[in-house]
Amino acid sequence: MLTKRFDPLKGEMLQIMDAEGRIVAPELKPDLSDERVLELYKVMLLTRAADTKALQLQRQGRMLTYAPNTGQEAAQVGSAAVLRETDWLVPAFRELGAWLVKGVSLEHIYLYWYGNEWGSHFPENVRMLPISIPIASQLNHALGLAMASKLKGEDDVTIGYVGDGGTSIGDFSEALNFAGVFSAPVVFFIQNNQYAISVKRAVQTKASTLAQKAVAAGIPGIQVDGNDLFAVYAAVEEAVNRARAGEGPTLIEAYTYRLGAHTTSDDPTKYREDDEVLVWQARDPIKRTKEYLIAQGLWSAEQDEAQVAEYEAYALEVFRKVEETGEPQLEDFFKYTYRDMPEHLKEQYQEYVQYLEGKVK
Ligand SMILES: Cc1ncc(C[n+]2csc(CCOP(=O)(O)OP(=O)(O)O)c2C)c(N)n1
Repeated sequence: MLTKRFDPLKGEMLQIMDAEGRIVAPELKPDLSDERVLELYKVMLLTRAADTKALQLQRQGRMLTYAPNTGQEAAQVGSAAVLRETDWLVPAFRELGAWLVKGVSLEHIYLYWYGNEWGSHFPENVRMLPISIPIASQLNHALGLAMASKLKGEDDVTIGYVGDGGTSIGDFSEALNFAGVFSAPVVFFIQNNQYAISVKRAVQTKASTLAQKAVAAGIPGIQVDGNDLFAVYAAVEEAVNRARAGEGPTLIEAYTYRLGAHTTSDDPTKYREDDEVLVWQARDPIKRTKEYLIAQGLWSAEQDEAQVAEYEAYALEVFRKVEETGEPQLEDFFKYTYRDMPEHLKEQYQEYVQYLEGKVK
């Protein structure tokens, strides 16, 4: 069992593929066909292309605030790849690769970041909750879904995502504790990208790993190299199997790095050194998966270049369609949540309209 072999209290981290794409622990490599690995790699490429395009569009004033994913693609794609269609994915807001794997269209994702509420309206068969901006609140929603599956006697599993900063919030501890007590079929997945806006991981908590927070809740916890597609997949696969077998929750810390800004509204050069970024660029999950695939004879640099160009063009094409939907309507923000807008929201809406018209301050 991986959670027994890699003890976060001893600083042990699961890695299967190193930064050069070499397999360093072949006995732990998950049983994935070459086609599947290539398919997952392509989702990682699409994630990056969609990210790159979104940033450009935001800088052109065509997209609202955007939270980039660059550097975190293996953690996102590798984790969601384990889920089956009936499992639930409960996001925070920085898991673009995971959403794509779960079957959310890029059009929905861009619609959301364009400010259109319909971007959160997924097809019935796509079991993902809307993006959650209140940090860590979503973990209790994930727990609720997991408990519902359990009470209904179904063996679906829920994965809930959170960032390193989110682990300092009460909801995180509450969700872990409750999940442990009731043996909920849930996987808590931390993307430790080393920063919560400008707050470094080292000052976020005195604990030396985030995975060790599982110990106090009495549940299994493991730290994995979050830029290693195979390590992420293997750890999540074990956790999902455990949950599906009725053996309860797991906490996974994916050790990764946000190569870009927190959102398009901040400037990371104000709080971190370029040297640090360079170190992590060398550990880029896309670079290492590509090197692995090329070494296996499954991919080439030329194919890679062509695929990136195709995805960037595709992302732009999708965005153009989104732009055609026009400016999001203010009323939508108020009317989207309830079938019939309740009185208090009607009042707030009227007040806001008057504010925009300059009638109230
Ligand atoms: C409850 C709450 N407090 C504060 C914020 C403002 N806020 C937005 S993102 C963020 C940092 C989150 O950091 P982390 O959990 O590490 O995730 P990351 O953004 O790095 O993916 C904060 C404090 C918020 N959205 N919700």
